[in-house]
Order: sequence, then structure tokens, then C-alpha cells
Amino acid sequence: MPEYALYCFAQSGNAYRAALMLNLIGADWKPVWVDFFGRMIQRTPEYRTDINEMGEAPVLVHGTRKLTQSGVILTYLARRSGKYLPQGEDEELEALRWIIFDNQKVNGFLGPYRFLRNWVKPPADPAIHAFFRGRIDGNLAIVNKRLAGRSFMLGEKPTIADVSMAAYLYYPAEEFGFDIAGTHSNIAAWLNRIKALPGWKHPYELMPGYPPNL
Ligand SMILES: N[C@@H](CCC(=O)N[C@@H](CS)C(=O)NCC(=O)O)C(=O)O
Repeated sequence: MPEYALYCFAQSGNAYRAALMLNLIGADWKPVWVDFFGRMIQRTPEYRTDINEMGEAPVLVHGTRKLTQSGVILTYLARRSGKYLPQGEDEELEALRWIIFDNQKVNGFLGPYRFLRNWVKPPADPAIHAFFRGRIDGNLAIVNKRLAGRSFMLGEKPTIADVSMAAYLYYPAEEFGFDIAGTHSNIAAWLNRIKALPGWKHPYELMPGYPPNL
């Protein structure tokens, strides 16, 4: 039996952070598919009682431990493997700073924006799209500036701050309706550096449930 199990589904950028990390550290793991669109099991009382009281994917199962929140999962896996681990207190805090900024402001807006564009019926009001797009453009510019003259978010070595921030950005440009890499050259070069790391795989290859069962 694989050492780790990850509750996930192909379209989830939040889950992809954890799946990508498991692959990058060479962990022995298996995905457990969350039927997010069809049965919407994440909203059932059983899921909230047995799997995750927050009603979300990803969930990492390791022995008797069940961990949720991709930032927590990334921290746990980095500490256990010693890989992609920020070194020392200053780097740890710096990584946490970017992981929170990512969760709340970068992919925290990009994820719902992509979800509204592709999977919500009836379509959302254009004013909502415009609000998200404005926030996304502003926050991607901050990340692009951060990567000027740096290979990775914290410096010259990749850490969990990169795994967190990059994950959503590998989904197809058509799903976002604009080409992030095409318009942000530092982000584009950084995404290529992460893609070249051993173990990197596209989210639709790494996690089950593509195409979605709408
Ligand atoms: N901050 C969380 C976000 C997790 C999250 O929002 N996951 C989505 C799937 S991408 C979810 O399960 N949403 C529950 C729902 O919409 O019912 C993390 O990084 O793990």
C-alpha cells in the first residue's frame, strides 16, 4: 500500500500543489478521487465528518494523520523529506508569507475566476469577472516583479513557496481566458524552471477526473 493517499481531483489547483510536491519529492502515493462536480461529495455530511470538516480538497492521509490546507501539507512534506524546505527561521517565515499571499490573493482569486469562467451555470455577472480580473492582474504583477533577478520565490533554490505559487499557473490558458506566461516574462521563465525539476507532471496527468463529469 502506498505511503501517502491524497484526496484530489484533476481540476483543483489547490490539490495540485500537494500532488506536485508528492511527485517532486519522489513519494510513494496514490490519488483518491473527489467527485467534486458530479456527486459533490465534499459538500456531504459524511465527507465533513470523516474526511475534512472544512469541506475541501486536498486532504493528505499519512498513517493515522489527516492533513488539510495545501500550505500545511507542503510544510509537512518538506519537513519529512528535507526537500524544498526553507532553511532557517527567516526563510521559513518568508515562505509562509508568500504561501499566504498566494492562497489569498494570487491563486485565491485566480481559482474562483477560472471556476466561474468554466464550470458555473448560469454564467456569473460580467462585473464579477471584471472585479476578479483586476485583482488578478495586480497580484500577478507583484509576483512577476518578485521574480525579476531571482530564479525562485526565495532566491536561487526552489522551495514550497514556489510549489504553492506555481501550481495553478500550469492549467491551460484557455481556461483563464488570458495567457499569463505570455504577458509575464519572469513568471514564464520561472514556470519553465519548475517544469524542468525531476518529477514534474501536468495536473491533468497527475490527478484523476479529467475531463470533468459535469
Ligand atoms: N486554502 C485551501 C483551499 C482549498 C479549496 O478551496 N479547495 C476547493 C477545491 S479547488 C474545494 O474543495 N472547495 C469546496 C467547495 O467548493 O465545495 C488549500 O490551499 O488547500
